[in-house]
Amino acid sequence: MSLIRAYHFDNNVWPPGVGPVGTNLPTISSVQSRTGTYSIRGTQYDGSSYTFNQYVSFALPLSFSEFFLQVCMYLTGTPEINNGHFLRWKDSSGNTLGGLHLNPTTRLIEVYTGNFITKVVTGTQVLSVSTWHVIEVHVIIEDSGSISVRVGANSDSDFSGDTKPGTGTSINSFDLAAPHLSSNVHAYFDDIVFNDTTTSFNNSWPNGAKVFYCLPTADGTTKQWTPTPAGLTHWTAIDEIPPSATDYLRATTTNLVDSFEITDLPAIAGTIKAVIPEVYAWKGSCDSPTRLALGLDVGGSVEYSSDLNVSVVQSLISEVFPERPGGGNFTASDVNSMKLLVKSLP
Ligand SMILES: [Ca+2]
Ligand SMILES: [Ca+2]
Repeated sequence: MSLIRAYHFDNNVWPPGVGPVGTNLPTISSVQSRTGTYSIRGTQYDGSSYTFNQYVSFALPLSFSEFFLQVCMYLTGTPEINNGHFLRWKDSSGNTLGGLHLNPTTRLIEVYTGNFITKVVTGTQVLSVSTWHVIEVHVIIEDSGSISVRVGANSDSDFSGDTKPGTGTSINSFDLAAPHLSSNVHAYFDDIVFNDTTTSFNNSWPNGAKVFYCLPTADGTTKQWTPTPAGLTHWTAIDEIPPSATDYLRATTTNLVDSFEITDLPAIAGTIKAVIPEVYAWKGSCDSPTRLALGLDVGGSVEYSSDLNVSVVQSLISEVFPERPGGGNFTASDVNSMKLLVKSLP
């Protein structure tokens, strides 16, 4: 896989495994965004006793002993209170193995191991307010491990040593919170990317990657699914923000394909790290068809995902394509000419 997760928040719902925890909950907000329309708006205030009292939890599909995590953060004001924990990574027992803290006086990132027990290194770059900062961390969890932090793709700190404070040797979740802010000050988070090191694709720093959300804009040439309400133009059944099952497309048998044109990328789009088709889907019964495949058609070259299970509950289904159909890196023009395919499977 390598690219494990890329979060955009631009369909204005919490993705699977992601959600707010605590009182005065963080929300998905359109007040600020680094990419697209939406980001997470974190509020954490009420004094020095509040540390990770309200946060967003991200569950990962597997456990990882080495990872690269990009978090883009925007502060609306100067931090006030000495409780600046904003990122922590946790093992499967919920123990915090390490985290990042924003010092309220210096506004430098301090790196901790354990549940903010041991400060192991302090960064060098001052985080200004009212701007998006790309914060990346590379963690190897071992007795002789390492934690490296970059800000704006520049090295901020490097620690080598014990990054395994207890028995946990891997993480399967991380949390984000607004660092030590007053009630009038917020932090926003967007373009969150988690890479591991298992393949040759996307196995290193996300490097400021932006996560663009491209909606369907027109029907393609193949329209074998059935819209509800009857007669509806197919793409208009699946283009809502947030997703709505008021209108939908239904496959009545297997191997039915619908194809869709999608939004073009912004002109600034550079290297394309991956394309991640995603749909919200459910099955009405356990009778066939009960699975689907998501496909990409680039100039007639077609590739489908693995066969993906569909739940009886409406759920997000997606798969990462690190390369264009037929192989090689995607270009922006590939994406702009691409059609998204959805195929029903037994
Ligand atoms: Ca966004
Ligand atoms: Ca719909």
